[in-house]
Order: sequence, then C-alpha cells, then structure tokens
Amino acid sequence: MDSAWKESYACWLQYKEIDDASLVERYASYGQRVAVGGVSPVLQSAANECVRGMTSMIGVEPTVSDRITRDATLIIGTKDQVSLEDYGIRTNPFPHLPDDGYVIQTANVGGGVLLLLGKTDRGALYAVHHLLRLMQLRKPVDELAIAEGSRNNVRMINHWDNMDGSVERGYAGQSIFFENGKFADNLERLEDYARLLSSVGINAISVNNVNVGKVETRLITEDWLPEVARVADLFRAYGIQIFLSINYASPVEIGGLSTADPLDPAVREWWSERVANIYRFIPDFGGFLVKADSEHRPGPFTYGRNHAEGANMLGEALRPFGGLVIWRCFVYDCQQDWRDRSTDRARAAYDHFKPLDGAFLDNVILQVKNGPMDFQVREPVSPLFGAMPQTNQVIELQITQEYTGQQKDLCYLVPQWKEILDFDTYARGKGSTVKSVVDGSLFNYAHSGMAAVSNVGRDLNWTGHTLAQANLYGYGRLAWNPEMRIEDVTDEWVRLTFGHDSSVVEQISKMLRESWRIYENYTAPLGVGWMVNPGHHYGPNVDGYEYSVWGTYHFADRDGVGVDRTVQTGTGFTAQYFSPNAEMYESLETCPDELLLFFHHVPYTHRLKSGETVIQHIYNTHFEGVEQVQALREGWRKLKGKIDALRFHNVEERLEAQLANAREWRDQINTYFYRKSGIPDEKNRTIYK
Ligand code: GCV
Repeated sequence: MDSAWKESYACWLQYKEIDDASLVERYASYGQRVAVGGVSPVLQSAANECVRGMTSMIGVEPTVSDRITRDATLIIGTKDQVSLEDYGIRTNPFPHLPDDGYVIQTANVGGGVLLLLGKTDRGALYAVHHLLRLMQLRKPVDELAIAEGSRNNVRMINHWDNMDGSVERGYAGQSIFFENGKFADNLERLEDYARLLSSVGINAISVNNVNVGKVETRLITEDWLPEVARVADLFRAYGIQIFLSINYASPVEIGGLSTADPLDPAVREWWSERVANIYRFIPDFGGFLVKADSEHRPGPFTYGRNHAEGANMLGEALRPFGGLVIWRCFVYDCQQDWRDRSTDRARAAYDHFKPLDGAFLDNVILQVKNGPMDFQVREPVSPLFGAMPQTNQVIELQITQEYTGQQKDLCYLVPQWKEILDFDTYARGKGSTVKSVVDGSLFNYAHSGMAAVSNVGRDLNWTGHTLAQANLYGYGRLAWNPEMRIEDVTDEWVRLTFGHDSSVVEQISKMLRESWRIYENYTAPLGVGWMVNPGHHYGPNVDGYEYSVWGTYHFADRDGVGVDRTVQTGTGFTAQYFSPNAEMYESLETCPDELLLFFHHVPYTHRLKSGETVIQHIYNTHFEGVEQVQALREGWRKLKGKIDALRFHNVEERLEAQLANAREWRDQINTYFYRKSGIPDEKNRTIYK
C-alpha cells in the first residue's frame, strides 16, 4: 500500500512518526522493554498493538517479554498479575472500576515505568489504546495516574450484512464479513476492523443483518458454525464477543417443525439444542439479536404470543451459557393507513412493550431505537426510555447514514447523539437522562448500554466518505463515555486522523460540528421527517416514503402541515412521555421549534419562537442550507495541499454531490410548500414554480 492509501485505511490509528525530539525521547524511555503479564489472546493483541504503535511513532521497536520483569519500562497486564503496591502506588482504584476498567500509572521505579493494567485482559488492551492515543495526541506521559471504566456494559455494533456480500443500508461497498454466499477470505481486513473497534472500546458485534434471509438462517447450524467460530476467535482476541441475528421462524424453516410458537415444548427444545450446539463451537458466544414482527419478519404474534413470551423462550435457551437475547423494539405495522389516527406509528413501540415491563427474563435486553420513528435527522427521543424500570434496555443508534445523507452528504452525528443521551426523561424526576437509563444506573439494570448500526464496508477507507469515519469513532467514544464533550471527541478524531496542523484541525472540526444542522436545514423541516425517495431513501420526495401508503404522513394541505400527536386533538402520543415533557410537547407554546411538525399540525402562518412563520422558516432554512453546503465546500478547498490528495479528493467529490443534493431538496421542498400554501417568499428569492 502506498502511503496515501495507508492513511485512508488506517482511520484514526495512523501512528505517524513524531517529529518532536524531546517528546520522542520521553516516550522512548518507556518504549524500550515491554513486559506482558501473560499469553492470553487479548494480552497478545495488546502487546502487538503497543509494539506497532511505539515502533511507528518513535522509530524504536521495543523488546517484549511475556513475563513481568523488574527491568521492564512498560508493563501490560491485569490487576491480578501486577500489584500496584509493588510499584509504590498506595491507592488502588480497581475496586471502584467496572469490569472493563483500567489503570494507567507512571511509577517512579528505576528510570520510570509505565503500568498499563486492566481489571481484566480487555481492560489492559484498552489501556494500551489509551496510551497510544495520548502519544498520537502528543501528550506528556511522565505523570500519568488514570483510572477509567465504562458505565455501559454493552458497547455493540450491529452489522446489517448479508451473505451474498450486500449490506442493507450500506454506503461503503460490499460486506467485510461475507462474499458470494460465504464468509469472506480476507481475515486481515477483519483483524484491522477488530483493532479499530477495540481502540474505542467496542465489546460486542452482531455480524449478520437483522432481516435474516434464507441462507443466513442457517448460520446457527453446523453448515456455518465452524466459520462463525473462526470469526469469533479473531474478534475474541480483541475483547469483542460475537452475536448472530436469528430468524424467529427457524424451527419451521430449518428445523422441520410445523410451528415456531414460543410456548410449544418442541420449539423450546429445538432452540435449546441449537444453542447448546452453538456453544460447543463458540464457548463465549454473545447471544441472539432479534427483529420480530416487524416489516414482514416472523415473530411471536403469528402464534398469538406477546414479545415477552417470544423473547423469554430464547432467553431460557441461552441462560445456562450466559448468553443474551437482544430483542428489538422496532415493532410497528408498516402497512398502516396514516389517516387512521388510532394507529400512529410513533406510538407503536411503547404500546407494544410498556405493558410488558417486568415480564422479561434477566438475560433479555430490549434494544430501542433512539426515536419513535426510524433514525430521522430530527425526532424526539423514544418515550420507551425511562418507561420500563424493570426491563434491561440498550439504545440503538444508526451510524450508517440511511436518512442522513448516505455517506455522500457530510452529517456528523455526534451532536445528535449527545442531545439524545443528555435528554431528561424525568422518569424518576429531574436528572433521569437517557444516558442514565441506558447505562443501567437509573434502574439498576443487569445488562444495558448502547448498540449502533455499522457504517463500514469494503471501501478502502471503510466508510465511503472519509469524514464518515468520525461517526464510527464518535460512536465508540460516546459508548465508552457518554459524558465526553462534542468538542473533545471531534478534536481528538481530527488530530488522530489528519494530524496537528491547526488550520486543518479547526476547519475540519468546524465542518463536522455544523454538518448535522446543515443537513437538517435543507431536508425535511421541523421534525416532520421522511420526505425521501422510496426504497433507497436518498434525495427528496415529499410524498415518496414507501410506507406512507396514502402520502399523507406529513398532513400538508392548503392550510397547514404537521402531525397532530397531542392528547387533546391528535393521536395522544404526547401522553407517552413523563411530565413535564408530556406537557411541553402537548402545548404549541412550549413545544420546541425543531420538533413542531412532529407534534402539531399548524397553519403555514403559525409563528415559531424564532419569530418566523412556518412557511418562511421552510424557505429560509432551505436557501440557507444550500449556502452552508457551498461554504463547506469552500472551507474544504482551503485544505488543498495540507492533506493527502486521496483523502482530499474523496471528500471534495462528495461535497459536490452534497451540493447537488441540497439544491434538489431546496427546490423540491420550497416548490411543494409554495404550491400548497400559495404564500410567496418574503425575500422574493426564486422558487421553482
Ligand atoms: C434492517 C428501516 C430500514 C430497514 C431496516 C429497518 C430496521 O426500516 O429502512 O432497512 O432493516 O429499519 O431497523 O429493522
């Protein structure tokens, strides 16, 4: 690989040679003799990464011993292998750290020793990555005393990859896991992926699409288990557990049974045997991810059973082995008639699951999409967060940009995710944030955390758009620590990926931070959502979304637009929130502008808090959005020559496509609403009529 290709592929693990001689000297003093506390696969990965990073950044390859020696300058191990006291460190942070936690400590022994100690092997690997990150960020390491852990015990990536090599909602090429109906041969690529994921603390991955096809249904059989086990071995060495998405109708489709009824003893026995067999191949198998009774997928409803009965049957089969069922709450009737106000899609997840609180087994986790709809650029937070104190939950985010520009348009999602995680549900009074629900602390969940749909594929740079790498990085960092500030995640990613030239760092950080709101400006307005082309979901089409059979989901007519979800006159969705959120959304006066059309149907002349009318806001934001994309493009062009040509052109090309897309959105949306409302733009700009 030539160097530009390498940079593109390496993402944030660039490990560029450091040119500051005094820093190199300090780093090198620790990077001479590495001692590792054992030979477990995870500790080996930690040691290899350490050697790779050190050698590349300081130009000296450390010697490595697999025993702790007194002359070591850097020690990688676990709390059970190395005693902090032996190195003169009196306070022991380990009792206060979660299982994946670690300590990085500089000790004054000999010429100085760096201790990188995990509570477990996995923690030691994370400690190595933390140190390498500090070095990439050119930070001093002489007086480190770091103790870190993640409050989210599930930090997961979901792949929607199919065995034919395609990726549902994938925008970066074919699957890295599968090709032509089998597992991909390129294990090196998978290993590099595992390195990237472990560097940000991801500890679980589901490898196949939640829409499980005929071929993929057999992944849980001997046909494929040896291959799944091979992938599991590889990821295990990076502290990442493997999960499989399953087809709920498997007992019928591959088991020769006449039913998949979760209460049928033969079905239960079939799953127990299947599960036991999986664990023979993969002793630390994570469990199943399940999409049931949604978008034509089979599920317990077929047999008149509810989702607790459906999930618990699998939970029982997995329980003896410590496995988990991750059961998705994305359950709704995709063929609903949106004119029928009694079947609001936004209500569906809560209506199905809330009554089942407390009915799920301890090893079942409900996976809830961040909003009640489907990863739109703007939605309220799902009211299910906080509503199920007795049921484990993880939040599901979408890193892949299905509705947010498909990795052609720049849309950095960290600001959106931060807003969601910081949202106060008021479930237990003020301060009941989403992040405190999903980290398990609010209700003391046994299992909880975060999951997100992957945005990677076989493109050289993994994510198609180079800057979309920031979404993968940002997700991992927030899953590890939801308290991180947007500025810090962003600054870190830019420096790790593009280096430290301040004009580059400032420009790219600014572009990233502004991009979500820019995308929102030129697409569907004020939280109404959708308005995308059917099927592929890219580009504007006001009445196009395939599941809006009657084209009326936004309820735009001559007089107004928006969906009345109030209790007083609408679908009653606002009542699913705790007070005072329920009242805030119910009232036109207090509903935040950016969600106005999600909750209310209003005349075009309704005045927003900003002082603009709704129609003028639509015109203004759509003109402004295009100008902002132009500014993104100009800003990027200033970086020509400051970053390598490959990555420069990759982004430039996409910004061109984004501009064309933004113009199309502007023209379609403005024209549509001008035609409906008959109200001209106050500023007399050209709206295509
Ligand atoms: C995997 C949306 C997407 C589907 C996806 C589904 C889901 O409807 O368009 O591609 O299916 O969400 O999350 O299950």
